[in-house]
Amino acid sequence: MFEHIERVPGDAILGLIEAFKKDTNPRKVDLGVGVYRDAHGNTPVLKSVKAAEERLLEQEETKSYIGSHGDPAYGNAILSLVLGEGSPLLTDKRASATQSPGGTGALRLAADFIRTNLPGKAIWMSNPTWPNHHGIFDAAGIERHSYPYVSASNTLDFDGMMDSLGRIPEGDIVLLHACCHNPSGFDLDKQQWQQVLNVVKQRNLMPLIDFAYQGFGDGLDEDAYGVRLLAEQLDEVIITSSCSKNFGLYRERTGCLILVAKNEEQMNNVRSQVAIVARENYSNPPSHGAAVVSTILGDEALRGMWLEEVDDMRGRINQLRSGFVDAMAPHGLAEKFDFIKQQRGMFSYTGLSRDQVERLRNDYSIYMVSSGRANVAGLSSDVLEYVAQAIADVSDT
Ligand code: PLP
Ligand code: TYF
Repeated sequence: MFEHIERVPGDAILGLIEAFKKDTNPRKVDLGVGVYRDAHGNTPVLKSVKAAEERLLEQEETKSYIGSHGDPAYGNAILSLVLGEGSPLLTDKRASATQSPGGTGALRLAADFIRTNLPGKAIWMSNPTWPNHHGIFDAAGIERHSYPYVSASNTLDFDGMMDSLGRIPEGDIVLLHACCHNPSGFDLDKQQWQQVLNVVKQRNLMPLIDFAYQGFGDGLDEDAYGVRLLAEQLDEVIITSSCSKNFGLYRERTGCLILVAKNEEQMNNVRSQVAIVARENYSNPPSHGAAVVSTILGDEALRGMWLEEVDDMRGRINQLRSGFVDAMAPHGLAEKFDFIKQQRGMFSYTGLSRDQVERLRNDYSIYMVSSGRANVAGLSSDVLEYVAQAIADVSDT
């Protein structure tokens, strides 16, 4: 019965990991997959995570099922982290949290929830967006459209975005990146978030905000600006949060689906529907990563340690952004690449073409996604000059 099944290409981003591993050039540089790297190119377990794991090893008493919504201590900790300590939404009991297998799991829960409970609604996502957004919503059977986000000259196309959002059918879902837009690195400022809020209200749209990089842009609270604005000013919002990056818990699959409803009763109604969706997908979420997160956030010392580690990761990324532009200066290209300093998070749309990306890979063993997306965290002071020289070589000017 398997004879007719064709082989399909694997994930283009994850495929870069294999290609990079195989490359024997000692000067190779990995700017591909979006994992944070330290100055030595490693993605170590955070110290706060190690400390929490030691505690858990001592204190954990059961491996019994955790329940479809996961651990309430984790849910509450994430609600405060995302919506803000003392948020009116928490006092009013309008927000529900469901522990999920990563941000991806939260997105799939959201997609299935939309499919069953908001039938016929289509989803609108930025062009470009994280390719898995396409797959997840297609798999759930939701009609998918896009709105412009990046212009041909590699800038944020806010006018194009607003024009498109203004024409979305009433009641449809609009997917927004909370911060550190993947793949472009172009984020909305406060005024732009306000305009998005206005159009969402006007068109009665349902925002689904993907929050995968909290803390990697300007700070934990700063990065939540748009999320909190929309959640506080609207009756209903869907948020997917991930602890993969800011806690370095990638493989532990730790995320959360947050639903904000008009009042406590409606929140409990939608919450009961999310439990069904979770049960039908995987029954109960994995526990370990979430236990680590709630241990850290619930302990003053561990929380302090973690806050410093998040600051360090963000600081290093932003330093590398400036360092990269400085390294382009001797090639007369600092001005051309100055936008890299304005972009936020791990990723930058460099503006390099598919051809240029290919030459960087073939001739210099510098790996990035064919769209020209570079993971800035893959740079280090040791390789800046090499990368700058290579980019100058493949650039037309
Ligand atoms: N959303 C975006 C935009 C991402 O880049 C990622 C990245 O990995 C995710 C969601 C999901 O992350 P994870 O499932 O690893 O928590
Ligand atoms: O965009 C990235 O690089 C990260 C990691 O199927 C990732 O979000 C990439 C592809 C994928 C899962 C995670």
